[in-house]
Amino acid sequence: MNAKPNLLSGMQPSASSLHLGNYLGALVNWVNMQENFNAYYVIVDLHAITVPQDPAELRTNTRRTAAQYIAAGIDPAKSALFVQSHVPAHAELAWILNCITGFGEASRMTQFKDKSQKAGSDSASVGLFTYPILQAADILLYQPKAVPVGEDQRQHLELTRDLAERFNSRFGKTFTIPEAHIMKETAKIYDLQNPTAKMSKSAADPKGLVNIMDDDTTISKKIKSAVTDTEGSIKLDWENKPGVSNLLSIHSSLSGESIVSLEERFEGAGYGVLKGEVADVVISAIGPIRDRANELMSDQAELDRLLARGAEKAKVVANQTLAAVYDRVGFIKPE
Ligand code: ATP
Ligand code: LTN
Repeated sequence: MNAKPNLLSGMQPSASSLHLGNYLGALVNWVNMQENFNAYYVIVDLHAITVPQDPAELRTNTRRTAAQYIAAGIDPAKSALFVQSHVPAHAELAWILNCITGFGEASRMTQFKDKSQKAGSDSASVGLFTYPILQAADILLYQPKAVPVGEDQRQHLELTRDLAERFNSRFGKTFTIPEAHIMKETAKIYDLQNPTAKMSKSAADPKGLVNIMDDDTTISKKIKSAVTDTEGSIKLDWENKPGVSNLLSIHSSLSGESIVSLEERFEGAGYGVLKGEVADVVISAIGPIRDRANELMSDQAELDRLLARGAEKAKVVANQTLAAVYDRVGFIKPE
């Protein structure tokens, strides 16, 4: 009945707010893609606990993440938005995939190397080591054609494809081989205080990132104190004027006005004028999303119902794939 191809992507509930980079670099694409795909969007709480999490914070951040996605346009009637731990098939398939992954193969994942180095090898968990294998399970359960992710996830997607091909050749065709849909660089947003580094929730200075959940005054203050340069001209020049270029790029991504048109309009104007207008543009784009997310957070029962419905939709497909996998590896069915 539904001829649209499947799509899956995931995000960790690891912060209390998404930032402008997550919004422009990922979420906007997810919202657009739900028109042409049967989309599954999963909030990966099992992945979040690969590093220590405070239980109360994890609970709040899981709901806040869901609320922001819905507020930004993920429509629970069109797409399945759900929490990973609500669909046990994720952990179950991950176990099977663990058993066909080589130790050396898993050891080559650069994200693990980076994160375990930061944590120190004694405090890095085995869960962090097998993180990419759980991610492969997230993906393969839904037989997606496309997986929209950032460049940093390319290696995990390659591993996912290798595992799918290995399983298919050992046990018979079970999984669709997914394509990585690497989201384009143009929407890369930089830190306002340190405009050569990408905007990131792990940034040293919170003033450098605009959060979706920030109030208007905070947004305005952060943009008005953005680092620029002393030259005084408003034009796109990433090498010599990263701060000004970042502001132009944020404006253009949100307002739809071309960079050329912005450069013309701001010719001869001071940075204060540019910052004022960028603040207005950001507030009018982000403000309604924040307000809607807060509204959703104030009715937790309704939010939990939406997530439960998402999980029910997800389980239909996930359980079907898992049943085929269990059968192929030789598990007998319970009576
Ligand atoms: P961390 O600070 O922990 O590295 P992050 O803020 O970079 O986290 P992720 O959770 O790694 O965010 O990424 C979620 C999605 O947002 C990914 O698809 C990623 O490519 C995208 N994204 C993150 N930061 C930016 C940015 N500054 N510009 C554009 N896209 C971004
Ligand atoms: N590792 C991803 C989050 C993630 C994911 C997924 C993305 C977990 N499971 C499945 C795509 C598909 C990240 O850190 N952005």
